[in-house]
Amino acid sequence: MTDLFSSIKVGPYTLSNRIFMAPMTRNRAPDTIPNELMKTYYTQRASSGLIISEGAQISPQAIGYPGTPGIHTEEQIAGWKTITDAIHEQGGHIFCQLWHVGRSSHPDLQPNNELPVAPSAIKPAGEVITFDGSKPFVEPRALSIDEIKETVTDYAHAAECALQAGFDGVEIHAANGYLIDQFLRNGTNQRDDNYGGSIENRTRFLLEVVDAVNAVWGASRVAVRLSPLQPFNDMKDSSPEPLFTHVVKELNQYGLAYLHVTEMGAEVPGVAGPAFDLKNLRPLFDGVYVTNAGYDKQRGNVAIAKNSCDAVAFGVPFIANPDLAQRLELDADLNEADPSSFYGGDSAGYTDYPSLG
Ligand code: 8OZ
Repeated sequence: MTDLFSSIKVGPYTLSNRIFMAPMTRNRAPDTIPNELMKTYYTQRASSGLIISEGAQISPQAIGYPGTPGIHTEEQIAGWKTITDAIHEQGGHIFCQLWHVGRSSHPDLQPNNELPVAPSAIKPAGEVITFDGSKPFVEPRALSIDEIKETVTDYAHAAECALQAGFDGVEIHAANGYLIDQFLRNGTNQRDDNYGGSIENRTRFLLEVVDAVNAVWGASRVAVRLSPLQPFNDMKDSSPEPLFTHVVKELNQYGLAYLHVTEMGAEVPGVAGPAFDLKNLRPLFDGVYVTNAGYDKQRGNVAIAKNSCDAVAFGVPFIANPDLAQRLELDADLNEADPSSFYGGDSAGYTDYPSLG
């Protein structure tokens, strides 16, 4: 019987279980350079089948929060290398999540205090966290076609940096209202050129990024994360089911390492657009399909048994339980996560959650 504790082949790797660590922003890199504290945090979690790193910005422009690490400079590569080496010494595997926040930023965070960029100049509702606390979002600047091409090149550069940093692969962050998702969904993309309008056009930027990253890594070590019903970052689409049906069918043609679809937002039907059953996407993808959000051992095992997914990415449970895979296997009690230390701070609520004896 296949369950969360069964090994799984992902690209060229055989992973020891199907309990993946979801990508989680933790804001512990004040200078954008991965450090000793982050190394401890990730190494403590090396027994997960696969660690997906927190989003790492692909360029100075790609940043949207204080304290998030980058994957575009020599110093950042060196910092990540100490982490990937430590994970590999423990027999673990780690993918780097490639991240550009697009409009979900603020001039305070941007090089030369420039405006954040987006497919269209549409201001998100809500506030953004800057170095001086929360401020209202601003209206972003729409990217020109030349700048879109340059951004694809930035993804390729970051993919090259991730390779040098010793990661096992990369996950392209196309979810949660960041730049690629802003191109996909028509609440944020009102372009009238080849990158907007039809579903095919809105998918173009994602596929160009996938092509550029595949050219560095080979498709079998490249993954994509989607969030079709996620309203976070003021996201919506008038017709998400046909959009994401097309996206998944296109992605299916590459032979990617895996497709990661988070169900975040599905619990508030209709907010990000007409609700649909995300399980409809699963049969459209022939490769490894990873699901996420709100799963526990029982739901994860049922989902794998029913072939609704091949693996589950656990988020919050991994914050509080570095040895989550062992705890789930033993039916041990789980530590409770403290949300007040999720974002920023020091080792408290980051590396001090205990493992079993
Ligand atoms: C929460 C806070 C900051 C960033 C995402 C990268 O949702 C994030 C994120 C989540 O993908």
